[in-house]
This record gives sequence, structure tokens and C-alpha cells, in this order.
Amino acid sequence: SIEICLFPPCAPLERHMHPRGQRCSRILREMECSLTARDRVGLQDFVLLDAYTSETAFLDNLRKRFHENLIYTYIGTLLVSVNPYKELGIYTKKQMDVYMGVNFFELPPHIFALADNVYRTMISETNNHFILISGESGAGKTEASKKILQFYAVSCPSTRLLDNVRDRLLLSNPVLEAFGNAKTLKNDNSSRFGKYMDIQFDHRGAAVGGHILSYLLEKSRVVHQNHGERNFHVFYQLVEGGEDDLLRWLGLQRSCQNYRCLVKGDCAKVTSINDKNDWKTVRKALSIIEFSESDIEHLFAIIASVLHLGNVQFDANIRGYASLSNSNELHWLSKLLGIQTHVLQEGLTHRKIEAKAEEVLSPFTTEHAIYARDALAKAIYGRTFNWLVNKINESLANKDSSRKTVIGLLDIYGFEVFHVNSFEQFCINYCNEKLQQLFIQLTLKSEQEEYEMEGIEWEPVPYFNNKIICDLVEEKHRGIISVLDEECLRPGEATDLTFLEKLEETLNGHPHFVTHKLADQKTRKTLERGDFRLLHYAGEVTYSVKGFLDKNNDLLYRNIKDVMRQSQNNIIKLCFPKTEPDTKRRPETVATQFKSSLAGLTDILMSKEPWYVRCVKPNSGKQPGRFDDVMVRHQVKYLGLMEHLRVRRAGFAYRRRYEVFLQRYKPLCPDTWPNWKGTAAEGVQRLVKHLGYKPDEYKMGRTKIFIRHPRTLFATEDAFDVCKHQLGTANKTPARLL
Ligand code: AOV
Ligand code: MG
Repeated sequence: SIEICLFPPCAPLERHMHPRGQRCSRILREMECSLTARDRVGLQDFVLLDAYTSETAFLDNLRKRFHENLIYTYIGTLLVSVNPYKELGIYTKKQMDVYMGVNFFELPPHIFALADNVYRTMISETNNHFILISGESGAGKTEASKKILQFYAVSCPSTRLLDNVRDRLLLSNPVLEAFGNAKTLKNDNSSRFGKYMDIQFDHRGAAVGGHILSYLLEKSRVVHQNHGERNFHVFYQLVEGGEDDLLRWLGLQRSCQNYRCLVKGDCAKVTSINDKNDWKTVRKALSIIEFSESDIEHLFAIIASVLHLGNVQFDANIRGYASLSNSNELHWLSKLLGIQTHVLQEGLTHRKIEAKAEEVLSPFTTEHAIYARDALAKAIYGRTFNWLVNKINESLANKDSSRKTVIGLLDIYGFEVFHVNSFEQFCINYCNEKLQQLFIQLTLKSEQEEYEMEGIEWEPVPYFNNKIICDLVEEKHRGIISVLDEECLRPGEATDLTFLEKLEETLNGHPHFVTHKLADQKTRKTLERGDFRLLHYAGEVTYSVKGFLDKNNDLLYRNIKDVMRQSQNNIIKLCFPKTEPDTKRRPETVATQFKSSLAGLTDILMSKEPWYVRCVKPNSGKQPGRFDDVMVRHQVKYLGLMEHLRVRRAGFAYRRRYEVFLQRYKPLCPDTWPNWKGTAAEGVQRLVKHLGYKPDEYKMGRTKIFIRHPRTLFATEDAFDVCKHQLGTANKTPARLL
């Protein structure tokens, strides 16, 4: 069938028709052959750029394409994506159809092309893959991961039975985003948790299930937001969008201004966000994911409880002890959590202390009471979030035990630097270091292994290895997390400042660590006494130690846990189980837990085949059409894009299995066309001889031909194009098999 050409390079021109699923000859002519077009839209694969290993040239190409709304560019099979900050209309079902099953390099670069390539490789090699999506906060990771998921859910073969799975896979997103994303200064929909999702496929390639792992939710946001930021979306959605009856039942009023924990950042309304509509989506999604009505009720009760809890205030009585200022919130909390009022009240104002064989109640000061209240709000929300992930997993689980292959999608919080950076940024940025380390290991490793396996010599390309920074954070005994944990072991004695002093003792002279005391005179001026600065792979970040100990300890008083265990709310019951190991042994600290979970993630990823999407943020103003050179250049540098390109180019720009190469280009040689009887390797040898490849231009590996220079492949492609036209109709030519 014939269809209108939809690709961006054609769009400004007169649109034309071409056979469906075929590559568009006009685009080829436009993009690959015509110099003027190349000037205008840049080249779609950096590997193909002649002498294009300078940063400036790299940037020129990226900018050129960005201004033509071509946000995607390849480095071989790695996809670089620049956030357009506007709808481009390139994610339609029609576009999905076009990219489904078409050769990666035949169409303009697209996230769907990558998704399709991963999918087909998985099917043909029956192995597991993952797509690592990285880039700083606001660069477009979450959007990219959603597009990939949509592509699989919509395009892969399906049956009516599987439609359910498909919907649930898709709808898990709005639910998790409602509870785990928030507006920050960097991004109106910033992920505040890390997410790794396996999509499972059966032997026919149908998406049959999924599983999500979540990483360290930024719980502190529940009780505190910096200026210009919001709490998690779901709170605003409920208050703005919740039905009248529901709000009445939850004791809520329809105004965010009434809730202290919604207005700390003074920006409850965000123009790019429609909380009311989003509420409807989430509400519907919960039903489709098969949350029972009672689970949904209890879930809403918890969201409302957190809002009420945020409004609980304390007065100091004459002895300086805390008492609740107002009984209204207590009433609602008691109703929604299903806990008796006096039990709750006692839990919020007292702490149980064990003295000899006795337990005594010790009253809180107001300061302590506020601390305990906030700790409770964070615990309730954090545990409910984990419950939510588990519940979604139950619904996505595929019960049949036949062999499945998976594609993992990793979408984590991006590197972020604010005016003031705390424990949360420390964890987020550490996580990004780990992923960068993985990228470095895998890109070099896989390249080296491939050359070795194929028996081809290769010379390594120098690159910055950020292992030194990962070690600085996570090393046993000397690492920042170790030092922090040690300080957390000295309650009453240690403070955030003694932690800083310990760091200074331990890390004095480390090239990536500096503080006010350790700095030279010039740097000292830029540091406060309570700060430490890390030289991350992506740039310098100054962290304030304030709150590090508390946040790492994440202490919840034992008696308030006991209070929660009396709850009649089904979710709270599960979140505070009676059998919780309540040992006297110290639980793992937050940073240490995070460190282990990241190590676990690395293991999961290392066992799969990697693919990469590197997202770039074009400006810090969330503006369409603005390409800030300095900012982009910085990202190109730290994302290691130039090194990646050099690695690709230092070796062999392209490699193809003999069968595939022969199948495509065999019309170019009378010996191999129409059929070649010998082995594919011999056929390729004959073919390239006929094409006049010089000996240093290519190498014959064990299973693949390696072509050193893109130019060579280019010339062959051109010849192929001419030959195809001479051969006449498209179906005689073996196109689209590369
Ligand atoms: P992030 O995931 O990388 O940041 P997002 O994927 O949330 O960033 O993107 C931020 C915003 O940029 C989105 O809400 C969109 O408005 C816009 N955007 C991103 N990609 C596209 C695209 N392909 N087309 C149109 N608009 C886009 V963070 O989660 O903060 O690290 O932690
Ligand atoms: Mg995100």
C-alpha cells in the first residue's frame, strides 16, 4: 500500500507518497546524498560524519538538527535525544507502524527505531536486554521511557486476552507518576524515585507481563518543599479533582491553601499541569490495574491522612511539653486510619522509653513532637508507595511459567544541582555516578569483547573513568557513606558537623572532595563552613551537611509504630506488620540500603544486553526552540558522547553479520546475484573484492565483516541505491534486511 511520507525532512517540502514500510527515497536523497540537505538537517548518525570527532562539529550537528525539530541522532546504535520542550507529533500510531520491523538505519533516527531494534534483536537472539536512559533532570528520560513502553504495548502482537496486560502496563505509569513525581525547579514532572521495569515477552513476541523495581523515593518531600517546588502530584490531584462526596468523606476541603504540606514551596498551581484531569486518569487507572474498591478507599484515606497530619500543630504546656493545638485533625486521622483518638494522641506526643524492666512514657517537647509527626508522615507515605509498587506488580505478573525474554527499562532521577543541595541530591547524584560507571564499563567492555571474539586487534581509547568518585562515596571504611554510618552510630554525640569533620579527616587530599577547611584560598570563598563539595562526573555540587544524620537514620519511634499496628486501614496494616523485625539491632541506614539496592541493580543490568538513550537538556528555562550551546556542550562532555564516538570510530564504524551483509548487497556483484552457493563469508569476500574495497578498509572477523570507515559503507549504499533503481520494482530487491 501507498502512504504519505510523514518524516520531518519531507514535511517542509511538498509531501509525497511512497510504498508503505519502505524507506523513503526522497529522504535518502535529501539526507544522505544531497549536500545541501545535509547542511540543513545535519547527519543522522555521528559515526557517519567525516572528520567529525571535534566537539564543535558534534555540537553543530546536534544544533542543526534540533532547529529542524530533528531531536534524535545516533552514535551507531546509541540514541542521543534533545528535549524539544514541545509536542512534535512524532509519536503517533502511524509512526509506530512505520518504524515497526524496519531496518534501524533506513529511517530517520527515532526512539521507536531503537525500541524496535531492541525488540527484534531480543526475538531473534532470544536473550534479555535493557535500555539505559540517562541524562540530567529534565532532559527527557521519563518521556523517552514512556514512548518505548507505548511502542511495545501498542505495536507488539497481541490477543484480546493480552489487551488487559497491555493496558495495565501503560496505566501503571500515571499511577506511579502521581505518587512518585513532583514539580521541582528543574522539571515540572520530576521523578523522585528510581524505576526499573522489566517488560516480559512470550515466544511470539507478545508483551505478556511486567515487573517494576523502585529505588529510594524522596520521602522528605512529603513534609518539606523548597520554594518553587511542590509535594507529590497525587495530593494536588485529590484536592483539586476529588469528587465532592469523596472529599467530604475524607474531611478535606477543596483548596490546597488549607494544607500546610502543599504550600511550603508556594506554588500549588503549575500552568503545565492539570491536576483535575490527571486525577481522573489516575482514578481510572487504579480500577483497570484491578485495585479493589476497598483498596482504593483505603489508599485515598492514607493520602488524606498525610494532609491532615501535616496540619497537626503543637502547643507547649507550662512544663514545656507538647500537646495538640486542635482536635479537628486528630478526629479525621483517627477516622481515616482506624485508630482510637487517645492512642493516636499519645503516640504523637510521647515516646516510650525502656527503663530497667519497665516501659515509661516520656512526653515530647514541641520540637520533638514535630519531628515525630514528620517522621510518621514520611513513613506512612514511603511505605504506602512500596505497597503500591507491589500491588501493581501483582497485577502485571504473568502466571504462566513458559520461557520469557525481557526488555528492561531504566528511568531514574537525573543528576541535579540546586542552590542548596542536601542528602537527597547526594543520593540521586551518587546513583547517576553508578550508572555512568556502568555505561563506561559496558561500552568499553562490549566493544573490546567483540573485537576479541572476532579475532580483531584493537587499541583502547582514553576516557575519564568516574570509578574514583563512586569509590569516594561507597568505599568500605573510607567512603562518605561509611563515615556517615559511623556517625549515625553515635547518637547524642555525633552531629552533622562532627560528620563533616570526620569527612575532612578521612578524605583530606582527595582530588574530588573539598570543604571550606581543606580548600585553597580562592575556592574557600565559595564554600560555607557546613558544606562539602564533590567533583562529580557531571560537575561540581556543593552539599550542605545539615540533616544528613537524621535523614540517613530515618528514625521512627517504636511506640508510634506500635500505634500504627492498631490501624484498621488495610494498607497501613500491611505497611506496619505485627511481625516486623523489631529487633534491638540497628536497621540499615538509608544510604547503605540505597548502596546495596544499586549494587543489586547493577547485577541485574550486567546480565542483559545494553542499549542506550542519552538525553540532553537544551536549556534551563524549559523553553522550546532554545539551544544553549554552553549547556549542551557541557552535557556532551560529561555524558561521554565524544569518547563513545571515538571508540566507535577508532575501531570499525560498522559491522554486519556476513549473511546480512551479503543478503543486502548481493545485487552489486554478478557472482553473488541472484544467489550465492558458497558460505556467506566467501560471498562477502567476493562481493567486497568486486566493489574494490582496499585491504585496510575492512577486516573479516569470525562471523562479521568490519568496515573501518563509514565512507566505505556510504559508497556501497549509494551503489546499492543506483542498482535498485536499475533493477526496477522494489520487490525484486533485497532491501530492508540489513
Ligand atoms: P526527566 O525524566 O529526564 O527528568 P522528563 O522526561 O520528565 O525529564 O521531561 C521533562 C519535560 O520535558 C516533560 O514533562 C515534557 O514537557 C518535556 N519533554 C521531554 N521529552 C519530550 C519529548 N520527546 N517531546 C516533547 N516534550 C518532551 V528527572 O525525572 O527531573 O531526572 O528527575
Ligand atoms: Mg523523570
